[in-house]
Amino acid sequence: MFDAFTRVVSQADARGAYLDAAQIDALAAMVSEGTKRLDAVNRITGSASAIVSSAARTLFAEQPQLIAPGGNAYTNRRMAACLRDMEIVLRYVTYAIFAGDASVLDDRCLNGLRETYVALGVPGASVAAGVAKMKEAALAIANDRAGITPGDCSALMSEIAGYFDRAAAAVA
Ligand code: PEB
Repeated sequence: MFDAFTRVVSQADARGAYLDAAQIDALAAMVSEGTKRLDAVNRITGSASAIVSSAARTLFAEQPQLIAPGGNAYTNRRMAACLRDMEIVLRYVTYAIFAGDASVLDDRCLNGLRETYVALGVPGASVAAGVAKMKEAALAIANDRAGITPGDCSALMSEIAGYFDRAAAAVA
């Protein structure tokens, strides 16, 4: 499991090289912009249950076969498992945002997840659709201009979008 700093150290060590100026500049920029990152993590974490429930509601409205008898979210047990899975993915995405690196998401959540869903008979494309809806909800909350010092968060928002896209692609 890497964060943005240990990733750069590991890459430099693999080459037997000192950190170069570009790497140091990139990490210095990450530090100086760090409050944006922490605010985004804080906002998404604080609204996690709203993000999961709104994404699930939209998913089931668009794919009602999931909650019809025989569907993969039919019965309270499967519905609970589905909401829990969405919450797990969202939690690992918040870790990746915090760390500035996807490896925690990859190693501890996405690795083998597609195979797990195949084995369970859970439709991966539907999970991916649910993750995409969490992305929209999370970005709307993280990028809300109300009550903050206005600034350019576009790079951070596309980084955040990338973690959700990565999770969706891993199961689609
Ligand atoms: C992954 N999900 C399920 C299981 C596992 C995971 C291991 C089987 C064990 C169980 O039921 O608890 N667990 C989960 C995860 C990690 C982990 C992400 C990461 C670390 O440890 N059903 C739907 C939707 C979708 C869904 C498309 C979006 O209709 C999910 C939610 N996951 C779903 C369902 C089950 C499940 C299990 C329905 C139960 C399947 C079943 O038992 O029939």
